[in-house]
Amino acid sequence: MRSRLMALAGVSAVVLAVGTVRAPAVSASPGDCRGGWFCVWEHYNYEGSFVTTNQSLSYVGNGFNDKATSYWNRTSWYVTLYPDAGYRGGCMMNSIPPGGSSPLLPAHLNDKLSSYTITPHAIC
Ligand SMILES: [Ca+2]
Repeated sequence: MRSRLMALAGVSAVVLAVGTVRAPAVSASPGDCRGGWFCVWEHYNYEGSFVTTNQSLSYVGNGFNDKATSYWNRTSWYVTLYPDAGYRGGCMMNSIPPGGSSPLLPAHLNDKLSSYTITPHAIC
């Protein structure tokens, strides 16, 4: 019984690690974006508060909604940005390939992001 509980605890820890969301920090820089994670910043040139996850995020949170201005995809998957929560509102742009980054989203996409998916293949 004890070993089974320990095993269950181990599974929970793994799930929590995969689902970890760090957001938003008061300030950040590209150096704060961990390898294997997707990072998006409030301001131009990877500055200001940021949100980072290693899996899809159905809502960036009230404090970060419609604020994203720069991004860096350090995952090995594709990241697709959406203007509405729950991956709605249509693709904002082509899916971001692994390693893709931008210090400044185009004006019509700036301060619009509400959710994003991280998937093995490009969605858009
Ligand atoms: Ca912004």
